[in-house]
Amino acid sequence: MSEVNHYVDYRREGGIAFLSMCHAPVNTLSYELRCAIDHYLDVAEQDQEVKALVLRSELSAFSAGADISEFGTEKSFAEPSLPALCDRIDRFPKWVIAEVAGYALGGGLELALAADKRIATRGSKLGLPEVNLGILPGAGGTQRLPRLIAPSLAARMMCDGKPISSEQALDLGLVNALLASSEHSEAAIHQLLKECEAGTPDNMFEQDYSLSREEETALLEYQAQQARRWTGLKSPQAIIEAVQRGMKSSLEDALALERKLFNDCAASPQARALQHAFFAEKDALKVPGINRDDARLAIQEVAIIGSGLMGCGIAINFLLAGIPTRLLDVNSEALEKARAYIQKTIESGRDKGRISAQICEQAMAALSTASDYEDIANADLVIEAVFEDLTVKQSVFKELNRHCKAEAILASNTSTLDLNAIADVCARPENVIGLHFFSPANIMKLLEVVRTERTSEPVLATCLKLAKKINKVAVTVGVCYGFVGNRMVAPYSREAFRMVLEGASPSQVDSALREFGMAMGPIEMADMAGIDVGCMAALANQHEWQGEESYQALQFALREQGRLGQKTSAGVYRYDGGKKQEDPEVLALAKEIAQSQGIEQRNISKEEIIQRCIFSLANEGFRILEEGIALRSGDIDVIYLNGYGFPRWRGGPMQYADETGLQNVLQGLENLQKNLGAYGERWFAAAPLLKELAQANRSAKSFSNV
Ligand code: 3H9
Repeated sequence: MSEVNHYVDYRREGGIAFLSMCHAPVNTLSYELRCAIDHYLDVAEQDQEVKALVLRSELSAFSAGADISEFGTEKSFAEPSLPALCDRIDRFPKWVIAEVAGYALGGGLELALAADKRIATRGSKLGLPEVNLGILPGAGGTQRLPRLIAPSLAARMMCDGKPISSEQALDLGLVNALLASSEHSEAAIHQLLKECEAGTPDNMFEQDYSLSREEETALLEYQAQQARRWTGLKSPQAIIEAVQRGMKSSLEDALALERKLFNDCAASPQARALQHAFFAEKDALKVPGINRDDARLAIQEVAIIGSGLMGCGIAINFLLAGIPTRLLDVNSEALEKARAYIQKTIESGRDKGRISAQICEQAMAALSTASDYEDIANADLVIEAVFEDLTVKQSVFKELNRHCKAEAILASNTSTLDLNAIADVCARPENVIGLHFFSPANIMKLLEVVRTERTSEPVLATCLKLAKKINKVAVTVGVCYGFVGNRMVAPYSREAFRMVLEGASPSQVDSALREFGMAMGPIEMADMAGIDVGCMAALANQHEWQGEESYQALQFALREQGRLGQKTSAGVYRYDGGKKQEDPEVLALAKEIAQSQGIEQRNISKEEIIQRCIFSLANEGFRILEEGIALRSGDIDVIYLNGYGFPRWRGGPMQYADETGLQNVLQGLENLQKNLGAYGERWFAAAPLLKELAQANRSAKSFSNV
């Protein structure tokens, strides 16, 4: 007997019913799939011949859990709800075995946890990643997992949100048997059922559990260790509470507690922000007219021009992905240094257990160097990472045009320059694209993919596909000064430096923004990037930024004194023995500049610091959106989350503006414009798009250039 509906394939073989989920692509437990499972549970329950039921998947994933796009909609609560379905499986009067192959995440794993036994194929991934969405496992996971494995380990798994392998799951006791592949499942199922035959199906509702003193201590110690990392975060704390209190109650009461904690988290701005970030990253890959699967160009060999830190960092990405990469530099000594640096970095990854010895060896074997453009004639992709100067870059592109094969993609890593002007020097501008990596390029996840007016669709599609291969989060942007990320950072950093002239100390500015959640404050970031680099960028963008103008004056004065930031052990801060310290000399210098420019110094509140910096950031974001440089507000958020240390739990600057309310952001900007004199008048004019959306009571998210 076999029955198929859209979502489930059901068949009975002898006494065993097989219920296979087939809701492509990843069996999200949508309302429709839940109904289908529930229906076939009825069928299996009523069929006297059925002694046991196997829950499995027809697809390469077991299940990616609850359908996140249903959250907040009626469907999400509609019966059979996911918690009710899991409870039903737990109480099911016949044996239930979950056969996991591929991903079993969130609600997907919770279904499996409610079964009597679990088997998993090698290479499967099991996890409860709800914490990454600002919620906690809400279909029994916070209670069934700690009843199955050590509660402190269960809590760690849920608070980390990272899936574990099926091999680890076996060691922990989370699965009962491991299969070489799903083809071998029949024998394992029969073996498990044989072991079960003596008893009756397990029902966690009817069993007693407790939390031992050792486990409770381990749980609380873990919570204390993570206190700093979890500052401001709601869901990890809720998970600990759910485990600690839940394990001291009946499953019935524990599930009620889980529900309450889940609802609290789900209604929080953090949950909205994290779920926004999840979908924004997926959407960023969707560029109208571009199908990544149509990427026609195979990238089998990459060349990088320039062997500085950036060039090396970029090369490491390709080497680790197993793509032969050639580093070109006219200076052979620099090439030797670069090779040694790359080797050290890759080997350190191996020593820290991040990559295997085999990958390390393959990566080093894939590296080669060259000092002549003729040696890169066969490269499919060339990325230029030389000094940030238009003339220098144009001369490199002229060489590339001369030596590279016709179909090669010619990419620039420029962070600010006009890519159209770079493409102009090539006879094949349709092959030119920007691939803007962020430093350190082997670590930072972000890749701004800059499309010129003439970049061809296959070139863009190929780069987007490649980004996934080298494990980057790619966002397609248009050409303008600084593209999206660096263009927005300019007003953000302008406010930070201006407030130092107005009387805030650098550490006050940095701490306020760190407290807001930024990974780093804007002033310490400027010291890290180099004060000279900031001045150079300001000069390059002359039409907006004039070196002598108020807020920039401090940076130029520091540069004059040779205080270039961390690299000279002094910038805005002093770095005696590597330790960052506020420097009274810089405070005095700021005061002097303020006096000479007629800026009155005063106390500046934390709220003002955050508002001026973050509202300026978002305001520039609205301009970028309006100009069509970014396709959607979510793309801007993805850039800030992955390249600029914006707190993920705030969802990005545009999501923050939406959450604050665009009318409030507009009002805030108007107040600043009014209250900060001529300076405010000049810099706090709201972007027309922000005004328009706020007045129409719309969100940034509701606007799209797609
Ligand atoms: C939960 O379970 C709550 C419960 O505890 C309690 C409830 C009461 N929902 O990533 P991909 C889409 S919370 C909706 O490109 P991959 C995704 O957007 C859930 N959609 O594939 C994409 O759509 P599109 C906890 C989802 O192979 C398409 O599926 N679970 C969901 O690179 C393909 O995805 C998670 O947090 C979802 N749950 O990676 C797991 N999952 O094509 C989240 C995927 O339109 N998911 N989509 O862009 C993942 O981590 C990855 O998708 C996965 C596959 C690793 C599974």
